[in-house]
Amino acid sequence: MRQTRTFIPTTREVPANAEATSHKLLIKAGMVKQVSAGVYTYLPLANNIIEKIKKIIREEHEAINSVELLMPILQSQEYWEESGRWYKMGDELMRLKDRKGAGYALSPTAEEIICQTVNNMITSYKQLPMSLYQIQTKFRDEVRPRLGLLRCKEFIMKDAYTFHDSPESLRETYNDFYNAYSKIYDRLELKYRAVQADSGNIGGSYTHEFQALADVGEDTIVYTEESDYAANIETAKVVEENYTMPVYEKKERSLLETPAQETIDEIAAYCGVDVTRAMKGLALKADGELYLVLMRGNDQLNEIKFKKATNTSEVEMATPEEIESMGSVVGYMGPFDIKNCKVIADNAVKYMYNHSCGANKKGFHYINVNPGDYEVDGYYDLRMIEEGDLAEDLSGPVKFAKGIEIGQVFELGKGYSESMNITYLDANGRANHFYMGCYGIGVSRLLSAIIEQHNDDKGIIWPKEATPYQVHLICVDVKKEEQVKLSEQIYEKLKNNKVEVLFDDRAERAGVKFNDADLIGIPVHIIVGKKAGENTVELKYRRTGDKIELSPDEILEKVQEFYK
Ligand code: 9G3
Repeated sequence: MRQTRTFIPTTREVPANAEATSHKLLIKAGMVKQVSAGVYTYLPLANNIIEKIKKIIREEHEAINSVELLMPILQSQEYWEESGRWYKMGDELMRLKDRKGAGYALSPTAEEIICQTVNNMITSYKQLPMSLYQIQTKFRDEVRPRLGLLRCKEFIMKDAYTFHDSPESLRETYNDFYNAYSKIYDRLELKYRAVQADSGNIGGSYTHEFQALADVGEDTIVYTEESDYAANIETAKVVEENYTMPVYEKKERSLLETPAQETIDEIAAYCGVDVTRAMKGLALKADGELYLVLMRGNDQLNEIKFKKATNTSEVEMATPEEIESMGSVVGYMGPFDIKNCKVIADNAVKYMYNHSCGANKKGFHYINVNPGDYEVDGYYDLRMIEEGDLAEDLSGPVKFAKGIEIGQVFELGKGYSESMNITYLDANGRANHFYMGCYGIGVSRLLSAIIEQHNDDKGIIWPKEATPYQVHLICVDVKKEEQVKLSEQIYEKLKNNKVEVLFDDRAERAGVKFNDADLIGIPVHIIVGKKAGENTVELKYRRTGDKIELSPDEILEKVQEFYK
């Protein structure tokens, strides 16, 4: 492709709101144009890269017998009502009406529509397992679109759905997808981790997220150096092996006036204990019921764990009036003489001794409280994990890293097939609901994730299989006849040998051309300059900056060697 004929509007002007490196580079390199908030045009270079990514995805799906189809973006309200998600999803779901007033969603995902698609079409168990995928535009009405392609309202997602007659078949296919995703990300030269995750609102049980490691990432990954354990911070378990009970001398519980102490640190200091021995009590209302949650003063409640422990879904802070109805008062909550609520405690609380806690009375705490002095309805893992905590697999202390979610695999089970009532006939001719799995890759988001990991101060450096072109051929001075002639010859030869070439044939200054080439980030540059008359050109590797002089005859071999 001739640069004079294509459309690569490189620029130095980056909008002030472009925080992420990848966002800045996508704009600078003329790859995307924001058309409205969170909505982008993929300009020719980005479109090329997306096609490369799609090619890898297609090859790896073919290898696991997953078949491509294309479902509509316009999804009838009827099916979203059947699954129960039309009312559940809230404002993130883009909704519209046709002229007759019929409701639609703009596809944020396609569980409902794949079910409608296969309904009465996969009739026999003999057709199972069935694995279908699409690469399609998706819509989610993000409150605050940001970070370029990382969080936008319209994006490209590969979504796959599989159908099974047994949980074993589902698990086998799940593992195929897990491995296929690993291959796809390996081919894209991404540093990533497959982490245990929460199935969120889709009711699945077994799921992993694929997280590309990057500081701009919005997710926190918990991992250890000692094993391949990795989890999302939202679900990372805190094991009881973290705690030990020392030999201690039990002291007599007593009431202590604490009139001016407000923060947990102030209270701990005043009560003469370390903050790990200052109990805090949180009053929550979950699904209409009140809870007192007991924790160590330094720990943070993990809401997802709380919901799991209490089997609830809507959680909010209790109001001062509700706290009063529990026989307590804001800032002084504790386990003694509490009423009208359930009392649950984090596992760490079992190991607190001679500790302080609120006395349910304004201006008072108890000190020297010990296990057995009060009752709780249950102990659970309720707190957020912290760096240095022992990992769930006991292999070592956990570390935190930031990640960009680039994929997720789910075992859905029968949730959707039951709510949408889609069945197949088993060997006995009986109708059964399918076991289902679903699997997603954020295709447009991958562009940003790759750039986050593959850049330097000059610009982007594309991985071999994601580069928009394999060679950037630069004619340094298009006013010099011998340079033009030689460049044209090289261009033709490379093209004839199926090498993808971007040919900078523009009448720009050499500096502009070199800077643009470094910015765009094609891995191999061929520079036709002053030595063209001597039949000598330069080959530059973008990543290392290494340059070699060579004769035009040697180019093809060098390029093929690099890409083999
Ligand atoms: C919605 C809206 C946002 C959503 C969903 C539905 C996330 C929703 C989860 C998934 C699950 C899998 C198939 C590919 C792999 C991931 N955000 N999810 O279901 F209506 Cl507005 O999308 N789907």
